[in-house]
Amino acid sequence: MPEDRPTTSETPHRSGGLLSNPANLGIEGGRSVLYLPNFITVCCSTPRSLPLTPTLTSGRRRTIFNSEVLVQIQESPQPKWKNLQNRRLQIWGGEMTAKGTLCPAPFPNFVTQYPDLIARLKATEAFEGSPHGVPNHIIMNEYEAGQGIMPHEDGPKYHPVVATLSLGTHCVFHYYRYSDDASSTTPHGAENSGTGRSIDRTPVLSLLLEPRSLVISFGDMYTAHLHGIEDTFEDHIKSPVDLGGDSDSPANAVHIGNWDLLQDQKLKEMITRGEPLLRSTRWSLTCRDIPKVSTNLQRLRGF
Ligand SMILES: O=C(O)CCC(=O)C(=O)O
Repeated sequence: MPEDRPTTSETPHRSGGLLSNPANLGIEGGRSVLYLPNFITVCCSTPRSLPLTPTLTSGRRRTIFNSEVLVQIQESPQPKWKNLQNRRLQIWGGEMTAKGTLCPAPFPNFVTQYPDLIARLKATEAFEGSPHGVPNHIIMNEYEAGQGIMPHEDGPKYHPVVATLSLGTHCVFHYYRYSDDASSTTPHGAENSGTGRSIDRTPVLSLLLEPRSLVISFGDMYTAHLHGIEDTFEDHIKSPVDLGGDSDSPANAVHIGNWDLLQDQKLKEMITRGEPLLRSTRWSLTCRDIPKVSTNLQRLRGF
C-alpha cells in the first residue's frame, strides 16, 4: 500500500481569527482540513426580509426556509439553475472560462450582506495567501436525498483552498487518495478526476458536516486528494461510544474524524443509539478564489 501521510505543514495562515482557536483544529489525524460548526449562526437562520406568510411557516416549506440564504435560493428564478444529471447548481461571482479565467459578476447581496459570508470567510484567514484574499467564486449545489457528488479534485484553476458551507440537511463528506493498485476502483465512478488514475475506495478521512457548518480543505487534501459524497438516502455513522447490546453500529457504519467537534447533540445521540441519519435536501456553498480574472469585462461592467 502506498503511504498516505498527512502533511500538516501546508496550512493556510493561522495567526488569529477563527483558526487561532485550537478547538477548531481538532480533525482526527492532523489532516489539512478545518471544521467550523455553526459558521452561520441561528440569528442568520431566521428569514428576515420576507414576511412570515402561512406558506413560509407551514409544513415542509418551513423546514426548507430555515435560513436567510435558503429563502433567497428558493426564490431564485429557474434560469439561474444549471441542471446536472444528479443535482442542480447555481454559480455566483461569474463564470469561469475553459482556460480558467473568471468573467466576474457581483455576488448576490445575501452572501455579502446578511449573512456577510464573504467577510466571515475572510476572518477565517484561510484565504490570506490567495491572490484576492477572499473567495471570488461560489458554486451552490442542491442535493436531494439520494443524490451526491462523485470523487473529484477541484483542480489547479483555483487557489488551492476551498471552503464549503452546508445548509439544509447533514452530509457525510469523504476524502479519497489515488492508488497505485490497479485493482482499486472508485466507489461510484470518477467525476472530473481528470487523470485516469485509480482511486482507493477506502476514504482517508470522512467528516459529518452539520447544517450551518463550514469545512475548509487545503494543502495536500486539496492538491493530492479527491473528495465526494455518496448518493444515499441515509448515513450510518460509527458511534465512538460503546453502549453494548442493541446500540452497536451496523457493519457499513462510517468512522468520522470530527466527532469531538460536532455541536448537534440530537445528531450525536442518534449516532450513539446506532440510528441512521436520514438525508433530506442539502445546499452547499463551495467558495474558492480564481486567481485569473478578466479585467476587460471588469472595465466594461464598471467595477
Ligand atoms: O457539496 C459539497 O459539499 C461539495 C461540492 C464540491 O465538491 C464541488 O462543488 O466541487
